[in-house]
Amino acid sequence: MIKVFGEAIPNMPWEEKGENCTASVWRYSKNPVIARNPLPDVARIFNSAVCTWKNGGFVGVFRAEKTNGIPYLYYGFSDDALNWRFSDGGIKITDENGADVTPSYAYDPRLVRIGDVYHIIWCTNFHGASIGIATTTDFKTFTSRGNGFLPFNRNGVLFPRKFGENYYILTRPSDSGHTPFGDIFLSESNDLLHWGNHRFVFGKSSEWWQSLKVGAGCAPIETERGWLLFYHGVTGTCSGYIYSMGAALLDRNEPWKVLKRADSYLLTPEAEYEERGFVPSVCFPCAALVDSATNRGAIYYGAADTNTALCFTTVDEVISFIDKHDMEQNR
Ligand code: BMA
Repeated sequence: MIKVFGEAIPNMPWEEKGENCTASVWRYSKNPVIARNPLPDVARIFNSAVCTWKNGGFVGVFRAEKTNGIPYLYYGFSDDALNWRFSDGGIKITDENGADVTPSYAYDPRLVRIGDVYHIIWCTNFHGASIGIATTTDFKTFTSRGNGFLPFNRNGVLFPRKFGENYYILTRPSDSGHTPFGDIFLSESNDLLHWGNHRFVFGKSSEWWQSLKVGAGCAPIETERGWLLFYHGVTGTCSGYIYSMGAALLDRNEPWKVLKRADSYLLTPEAEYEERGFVPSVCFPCAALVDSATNRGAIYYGAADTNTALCFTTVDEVISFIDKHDMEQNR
């Protein structure tokens, strides 16, 4: 078994692969885990992130698209990471002096725990779409870390540990609309506010499923083979963009270096709840729970900008998929 540097999560959701399944990632049989109209004034919850919580349960930060059509961040707790007790309203974000700095919209959160501090990274309104970062230890107060990035930028994904004194983040610079381009970059900071030393990680590629743009998905998973990154790749078709999930391995110490990257997707919209919805044909991974004792993985992804869904794999199975489908080897 490949060594995973992370926590044991014996109570995370899990389902064995079906006998007839030949894929390396398999869908939860009870998908979607969060379906339409989950709360009275929330039409859809999708593109959301979960983490372990201090009491042995789970905490999540959710993209809640309200009935006014505007996305806000909600949080929630769960004993099984499947059934959620959602917050009563959106997260209020304050600055270090306690002043309200909650943005007018907030979407696509990622949630990363480093020690006892939970970091929420999302797409915020800073005169256009940019990267918001806030920290909390109690899910009662959420402190903004300012605006470390200029607009336009999306898909901020923090690494779940520091490298020496520095935090590393992946982002995807973009434009003011439904960006028809996009590559993944890495930036570093020692205070979560001042980001620099930007490095290119990887971009779109010649395989058609990821030929328009790519963006980091789940917080990278540290393994002895490198950082396992689940990301989204996008293709443009006559009827719009199609979002699939791919995977790559980044160097453990210098994660801007790509060790391997699969030329084929791991998951593409096929199920009804992925193909049909507010935006059809979207699989958008935002979080993964990995049990370091068994290497089981549960990946949370938004489906069709409407549902939250779950799929399963193991670290060993994904890495052997990457080995087999490595872009460099197959050229
Ligand atoms: C992207 C983001 C995601 C969304 C996707 C498909 O640009 O806005 O939130 O899931 O488009 O609509």
